[in-house]
Amino acid sequence: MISEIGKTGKMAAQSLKKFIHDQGIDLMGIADARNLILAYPPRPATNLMPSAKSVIVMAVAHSLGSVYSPDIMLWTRSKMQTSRLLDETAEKIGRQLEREGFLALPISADKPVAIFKHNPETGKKFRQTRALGFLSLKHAAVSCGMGEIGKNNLLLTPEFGPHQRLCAIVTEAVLEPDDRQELKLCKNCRRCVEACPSGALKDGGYDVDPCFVYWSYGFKRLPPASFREWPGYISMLRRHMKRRDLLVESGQTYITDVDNCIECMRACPVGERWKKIRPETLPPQKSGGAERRMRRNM
Ligand code: B12
Repeated sequence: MISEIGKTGKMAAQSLKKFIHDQGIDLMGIADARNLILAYPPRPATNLMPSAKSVIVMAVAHSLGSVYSPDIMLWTRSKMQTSRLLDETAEKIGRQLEREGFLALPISADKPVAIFKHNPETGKKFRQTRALGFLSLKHAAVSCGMGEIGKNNLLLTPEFGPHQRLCAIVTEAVLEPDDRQELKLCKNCRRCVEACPSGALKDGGYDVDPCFVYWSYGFKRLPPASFREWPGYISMLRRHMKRRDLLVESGQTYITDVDNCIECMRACPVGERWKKIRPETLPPQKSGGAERRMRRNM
């Protein structure tokens, strides 16, 4: 299967790519583990494996039908299947690499993530808990020329725009890395900024806290930072509680990992492969907790 790995990095990379495509993976690339683009806070692959030489990045396209479906729960279920295919393939590749004598560490398309209640630099409590992947998959994908990060803060590829899920394998096998690319796919159309219900996406960049709160609970307000903000926050909670059942919702979330928002992804027009099948209009999508009709004041 990957038995070329004992030979030159180039031959090994070619046979590995063929194997990965045969598993149903849409895109893949290889980055030099010691030369990854790092995000903030930095998460070098060599912290996960000091002997790491390569990072193999894989992407599976989402079903566009689920992206445009009337209820985000349908997308969530489909997303889980893309994660499953990615994770299963990463396990297969990892095991094969280890059989051939190279340490390999699959980085899942899904959780777990490291959870930060306090800023590790200052020790101060964050207003909103933050989550961080063990490796930034978007930055690993940019490092091997698969795409670029758009205004929506997502990886855009020429083929699928933002509509793909990512996963990686860190390994000590030496594989020929792919070149980085200047793609200029994002044309700054601002559709993502206009579509973002939480105000996390702005012209100046991306604010993780409102995105996290909306994505997880469907709330448009952050936890109060001062006494003055409590009354508004409590009345927002009461409005949610009137029509939602958080216990039933969390039960469902454990089973299907329900998301509350993909608006920045849905609004993005990038992606050559979708041109023929992309619907012309963007019908509203009901999110897990917050019904569209009532969202404005949520
Ligand atoms: C944690 C996480 C989230 C969190 C936090 C997002 C974030 N940007 O940090 C939340 C829940 C909000 C989230 C939301 C979404 N996510 Co998400 N997420 C992840 C995950 C697991 C890790 C992200 C990460 O570590 N990024 C690295 C950081 C450094 O990159 P960054 O985004 O540029 O930087 C932010 C942080 O550094 C943070 N920050 C700033 N200071 C500090 C300090 C500390 C201490 C911490 C912890 C963080 C922090 O703010 C920065 C922006 O200002 C990845 C999978 C992975 N392992 O990479 C998926 C991933 C990025 N998510 C993905 C998706 C699709 C989404 C959503 C569309 C939701 C959804 N329904 O799926 C939205 C999109 C939000 C957006 N426009 O960016 C996909 C993106 C695919 C693509 N095409 O690019 C990924 C790659 C998952 C995957 N397997 O494919 N996500």
